[in-house]
Amino acid sequence: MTMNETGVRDRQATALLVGLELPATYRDGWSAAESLDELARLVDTAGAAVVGREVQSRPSPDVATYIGRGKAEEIELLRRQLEFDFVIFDDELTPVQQRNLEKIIDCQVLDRTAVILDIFALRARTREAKLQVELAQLGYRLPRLTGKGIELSRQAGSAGTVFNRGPGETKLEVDRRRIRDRMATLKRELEEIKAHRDRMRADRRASAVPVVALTGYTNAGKSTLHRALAGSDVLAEDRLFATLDATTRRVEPAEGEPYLLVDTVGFIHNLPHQLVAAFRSTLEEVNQADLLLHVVDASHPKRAEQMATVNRVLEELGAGDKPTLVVYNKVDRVDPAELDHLLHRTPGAVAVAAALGQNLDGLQAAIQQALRDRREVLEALIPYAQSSWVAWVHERGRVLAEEHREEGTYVKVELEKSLAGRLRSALEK
Ligand SMILES: Nc1nc2c(ncn2[C@@H]2O[C@H](COP(=O)(O)OP(=O)(O)OP(=O)(O)O)[C@@H](O)[C@H]2O)c(=O)[nH]1
Ligand SMILES: [Mg+2]
Repeated sequence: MTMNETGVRDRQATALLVGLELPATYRDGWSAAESLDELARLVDTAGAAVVGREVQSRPSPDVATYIGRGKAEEIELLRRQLEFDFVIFDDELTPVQQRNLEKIIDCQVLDRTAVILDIFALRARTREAKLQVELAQLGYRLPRLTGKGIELSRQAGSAGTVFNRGPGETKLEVDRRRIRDRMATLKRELEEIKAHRDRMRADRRASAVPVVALTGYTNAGKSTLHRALAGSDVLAEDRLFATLDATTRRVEPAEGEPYLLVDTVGFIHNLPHQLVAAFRSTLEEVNQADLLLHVVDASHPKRAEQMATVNRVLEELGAGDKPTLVVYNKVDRVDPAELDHLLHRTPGAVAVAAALGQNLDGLQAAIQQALRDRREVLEALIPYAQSSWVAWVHERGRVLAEEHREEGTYVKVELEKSLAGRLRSALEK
């Protein structure tokens, strides 16, 4: 993270993590401690050392200070002993909460969203990812500009600046206007990139090669599986958000039809909405796919909650009812009896160990089956007056039989179900 910008600090930045233990209804299945475990990994990924954790129980978050004034004062006392650089809250703080907390606790107060944005900024490689992250960062910062100020000179395009607040007063109004202008520019540039992507996607569609997208919680093993199936060299790492860009490779399985396999960005619970919005066009890859592989780290204690999170984000993206194959990964770390139980509960799921190349054949077979299931065999008589559909059928489907009859061309064709529907209604007219 930018905390360790060379020359600025000679030691690793340190952070205290703070979470709230709320009644179950607030907490989509995660306890405060479990969620803090995840935050600790995020903070570690961002490059800071965690020096402690504090959990406060409350019936609901405090509007003014999130954890309550008393607890905030306790943390300030703790800071005087431990001298950490940051206090990081395991939730998105409102701008007011953040300001109030910084008045009580004499160090930088950050939240989970800021950490995730920071990691995204560090990880972004392509131009599109960089623009998307910057847009999300500015959207996060805009309502949080205070008299304390953020150094704008470091902002434009520089990586990982959420943690990096400059000293001194800045002219707030000027800053706000500059941020808004910059956001407008970013949106325009992203629109251009999106138009280009859409054109590429349209070409891909026309080629009729099905698209299979890897989706799932961060660190589930999507990239490892991409490497194993497609022989790609995408980065796979024991880190959160190793992947930010969609990478597509063609897979030619030993049996069955070739397909395009897309590796995508992972999800996490409480994924900042600015990021979902900013990454919409990258996430569109998932929306445009013919089949989703929902990769699950079967060895993770919170796998059920992780699956629920992924399903929620997919719904938000409008991909909730896509044909989906659940892939339980890392089964080398799962007790066989437990795995049996898991597979029993999720009919159609496939168990693999991507890193060990275990059961990839089984997965390939399941992918082929799922791809076939999207298709149907249709018999149609295409009148000569509508003969352009004969060429269409050859282009989009697999023609199994064809015969020129008196009334028109008879075809027996295997087609994607939606395309079969289009042909049927065209011929009915
Ligand atoms: N034990 C075990 N580890 C695995 C397996 N598959 C992947 N891993 C490890 O899990 C970690 C995460 O793998 P990635 O492939 O980077 O995960 P990802 O889903 O692409 O993660 P993000 O890109 O961060 O969303 C890496 O350290 C992998 O080596 C597996 O089958 N067994
Ligand atoms: Mg990845």
